[in-house]
Amino acid sequence: MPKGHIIKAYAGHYFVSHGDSLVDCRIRGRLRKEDKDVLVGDIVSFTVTDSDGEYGVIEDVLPRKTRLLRPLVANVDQAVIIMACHEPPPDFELLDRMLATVEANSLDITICLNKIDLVSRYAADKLAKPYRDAGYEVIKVSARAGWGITRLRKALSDRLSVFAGPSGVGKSALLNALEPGLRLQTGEVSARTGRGRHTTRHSILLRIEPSGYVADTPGFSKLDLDTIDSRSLGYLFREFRKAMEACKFTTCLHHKEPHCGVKEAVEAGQIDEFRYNHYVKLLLEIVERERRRGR
Ligand SMILES: Nc1nc2c(ncn2[C@@H]2O[C@H](COP(=O)(O)OP(=O)(O)O)[C@@H](O)[C@H]2O)c(=O)[nH]1
Ligand SMILES: [Mg+2]
Ligand SMILES: [Zn+2]
Repeated sequence: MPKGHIIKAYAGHYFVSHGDSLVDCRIRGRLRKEDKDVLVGDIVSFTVTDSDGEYGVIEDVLPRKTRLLRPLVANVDQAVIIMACHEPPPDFELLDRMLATVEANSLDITICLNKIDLVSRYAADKLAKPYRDAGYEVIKVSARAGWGITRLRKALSDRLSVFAGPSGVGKSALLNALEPGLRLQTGEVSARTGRGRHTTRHSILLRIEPSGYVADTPGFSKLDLDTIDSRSLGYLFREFRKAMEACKFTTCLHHKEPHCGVKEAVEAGQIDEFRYNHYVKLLLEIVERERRRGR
């Protein structure tokens, strides 16, 4: 039985990509009765119901690797977090918050530093350094000048990604640079305009040649730390993991505790001080929430 990815869905139609074609599928009644939700991103097996191979029926949904809430997409492999070097100025506190949230979702992460045409090469490298040192892949790009697009394309291949990042950093411009045929709107226009306020809308997966998919809706817009507890926050800062082994107390939160491996690494210049300060800020938010809930 053929298998494929659902790349868009509406009004009971599920469009399954199969080779170079899209098959317009309905869901087998049995699956509907089991109340199994079927999401964009799901890999399904289907049978073709016409001689041209245009229509089909979804017979089964294969087990999911992940299920993301924003956007509601199954089997996302990677978050590409996009920041601009300039206009808007990079917000590293937000970046560190996003990184922690994505780490908590166990996705692969690529950081994409856009608009490098607006700053010197030295300045762009300086912005990237703490994140490279922490173990992240940072790709420097310019959607406008077309720089770095080949590397970004490579980072997207063979997997399903969501773009994340504040408004104005160039998410739509980068998708257009990757696939000019998409002609996504860039600039002031919000992606929300023209959409009913109360209609739930499925995301669409955009095909990025040669073998990638990106959800058309950016993810992780609302960055609450509700599901992260104070004990696990340190693990969501990649470069802390090794340093934590030297903490004297297994309950160390790397804040006020003595003999803390993380703080020692900060003092020794092995962990970026700004990253650490953002960690403390997030930690205090989480501790406050836990206190309010009486834990
Ligand atoms: N100079 C420069 N401007 C860019 C670049 N990428 C995007 N922009 C501009 O930044 C603005 C916001 O881009 P957009 O793609 O709409 O951002 P989004 O909100 O993240 O989707 C637009 O005016 C783009 O033309 C870039 O690489 N260099
Ligand atoms: Mg946009
Ligand atoms: Zn510690």
